[in-house]
Amino acid sequence: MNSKHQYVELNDGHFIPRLGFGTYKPQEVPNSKTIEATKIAIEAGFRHIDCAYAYQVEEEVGLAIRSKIADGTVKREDIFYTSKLWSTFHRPELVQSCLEKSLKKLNFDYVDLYLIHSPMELKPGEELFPQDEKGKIIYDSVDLCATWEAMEKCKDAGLAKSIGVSNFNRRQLEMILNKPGLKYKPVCNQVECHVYLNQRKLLDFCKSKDIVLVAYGALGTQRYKEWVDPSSPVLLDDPVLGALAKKHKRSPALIALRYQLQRGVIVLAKSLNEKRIKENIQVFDFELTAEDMKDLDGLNRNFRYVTFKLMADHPNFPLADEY
Ligand code: NAP
Ligand code: WDW
Repeated sequence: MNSKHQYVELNDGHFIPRLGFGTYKPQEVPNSKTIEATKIAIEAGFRHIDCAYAYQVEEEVGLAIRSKIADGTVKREDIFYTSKLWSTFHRPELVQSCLEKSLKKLNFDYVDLYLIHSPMELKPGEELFPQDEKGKIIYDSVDLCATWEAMEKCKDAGLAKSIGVSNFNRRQLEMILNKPGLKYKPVCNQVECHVYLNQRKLLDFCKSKDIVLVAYGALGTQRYKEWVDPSSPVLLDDPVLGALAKKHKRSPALIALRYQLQRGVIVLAKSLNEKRIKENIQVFDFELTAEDMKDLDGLNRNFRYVTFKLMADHPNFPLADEY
């Protein structure tokens, strides 16, 4: 095994690579880009790939992974693949069907990690975002603990090696952890996390429960027009990241990724660009000092790029609590 592939043990005994490749992209970018980029990522040394039913690129990601298996670069067991239960499938009787749809698109017989994508369940049906005549997103009402029990069944059926959550706040995590008869704890909580929103409190809570925090938007997000305010600050233009990049002869992106690894966070990095994909794997080749880490901690301003403001009135809106 190569030194690039650093792993963390999850609370169920499986191992997750500390750096993951992000695969979300806006609709207007052609899906063929995802096939090419995912192959390049595996060639460059990425072994953890983060995707989701809702990203609508699981066919392409599956094709890329299977092609890298076919040419002998990796074996299936060398790849850590994450998918996510979409919000319109929270009813317990629908949970396994969403995972089976993903597996069929991927042509896999299991995923390594299956996450509840968000605590905000939506009305079941064909649409990813069901809307009423006024364009308002239609919610559903499902007990998160009932959804969790259906996730546990997916693990027992061998369709997911590990199960976890995403976009949950502390109270929502505690609801699962305190569920009577809990069979499996979530192994992770995947949330927005970067130097402007370092999630110190949520991270400490997760660490105390042996749950790993997985960071998305660690490079400042793709600033997707549907989700992110265009006037928000550009993370990679931050002068402190710039100064540390100069000091270590690396890029601001690598400083932002390395920061997460050194504080025990699993970090995702999305890129569709060959040069930047290959650059991001260099995160294992250098080290920040304690003082560098302190300077980076000082950048926190509790600034969120993805605010889910269209769903702020959802009963399970996670961002109403402090953390
Ligand atoms: P990100 O990882 O924060 O990356 C943002 C942008 O940084 C990319 O568009 C990329 O553009 C650029 N970039 C990458 N490497 C770079 C480098 N070395 N130098 C300069 N720029 C660089 O983006 P994200 O997609 O928002 O988040 C990562 C992943 O997290 C997603 O793809 C998805 O898998 C996951 N995610 C999950 C949720 C959830 O609700 N659970 C929400 C958001 C995201 P180029 O492609 O042009 O390089
Ligand atoms: C909850 C959580 C929708 C969409 C979404 C709801 C969600 C995502 C940026 C990257 C998601 C924002 C990809 C959209 C209701 N998460 N993406 O993963």
